[in-house]
Amino acid sequence: MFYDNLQQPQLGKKSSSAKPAIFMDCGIHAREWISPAFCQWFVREALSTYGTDTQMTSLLNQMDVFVLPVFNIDGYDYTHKRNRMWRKTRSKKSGSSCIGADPNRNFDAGWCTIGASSNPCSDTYCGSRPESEIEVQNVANFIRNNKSIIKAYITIHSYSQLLLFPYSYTFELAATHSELLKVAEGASAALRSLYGTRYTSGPGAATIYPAAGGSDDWAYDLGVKYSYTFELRDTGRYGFLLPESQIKPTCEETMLAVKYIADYVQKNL
Ligand code: 0X9
Ligand code: ZN
Ligand code: ZN
Repeated sequence: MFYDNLQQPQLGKKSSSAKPAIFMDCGIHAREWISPAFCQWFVREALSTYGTDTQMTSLLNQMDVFVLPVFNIDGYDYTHKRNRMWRKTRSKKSGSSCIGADPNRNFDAGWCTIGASSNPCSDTYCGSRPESEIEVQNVANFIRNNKSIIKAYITIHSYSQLLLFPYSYTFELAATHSELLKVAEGASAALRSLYGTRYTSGPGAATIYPAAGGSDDWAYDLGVKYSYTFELRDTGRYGFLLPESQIKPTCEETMLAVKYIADYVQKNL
C-alpha cells in the first residue's frame, strides 16, 4: 500500500483572481515528526485566528498559503509501524534490495554532486535520476505549474535549530544572499522572543553541510525568491525523538518565524 502526497489545503480568502502564494511543506524526512506536527498546527492557527489576528487576516486576504502536511507519507507511515528512524521514501529499486531515496537529495539542483550518495542503501541516496521519487515529482510539478504566483517556499525539517537558505549544493553565495540573511535573522529573532530558543541562520552549505538535490535550492533556482529550510528543535538532546511536552512550544515559536517571513514577503510583493 502506498499513499500519495497530492492533497494539500489551500488557505486564503476566496478571490476571483489568482493571488500571490506561499508554499510550505512538512515531513520530507520520515522520522522528523515535529515537522508534520507544525504544518497541522499552522493550518489550525490560520483558520482559528483569521478575522481576529490582524497579521493573519491581512496575510490570507492578500495571499494564499499552500500547505503540504506530509511530503513523504509512505516513509512517515513506516516510522510509525516498523522503524522509527527511517528517513527516506519507500520506493523499490530494481537490482537492489535496499528501499527508498532521500527526497531532499532527489531535486534537480546540482543533483548528486555533493553530500549525497549514489548507493541505494545509503540514507542520503539521491535516487536513480532527479525527481525519480513520485513525491518529489508531484511537488516539483505543482511548484513549476504555479511558478508565477509562488513567492516563497518554506520547508520544515528537524533537528538543529537552524534557519537555512540557498545554497547547499555550492559554497557560492546566492544572488540575493544579504536579503535572505536579513529576513532569516528577523525570523530567528521573532522565534526567540517567545521562549528564548536560539536559532542560527545562514546558507545551507556553510551552516549545516554541503548537500545537493535539496528542495530549497531547487525552488530558489526556479525563481522563488524567498526559499527557507527550518531545522526545528532541539539541538540533539532528544533529536528526532522530541518529547510530547515540546510540541506545543515548538509550534508556537515557529509560527512567529513563519509569520515574520510571510509578512516580509507580503510587504515586498
Ligand atoms: O540534510 C538535509 O536534507 C537537511 N537536514 S536534515 O537533518 N533534516 O536531513 C538540511 C537541508 C538543507 N538544504 C539542502 N541541503 N538543500
Ligand atoms: Zn502514529
Ligand atoms: Zn530533514
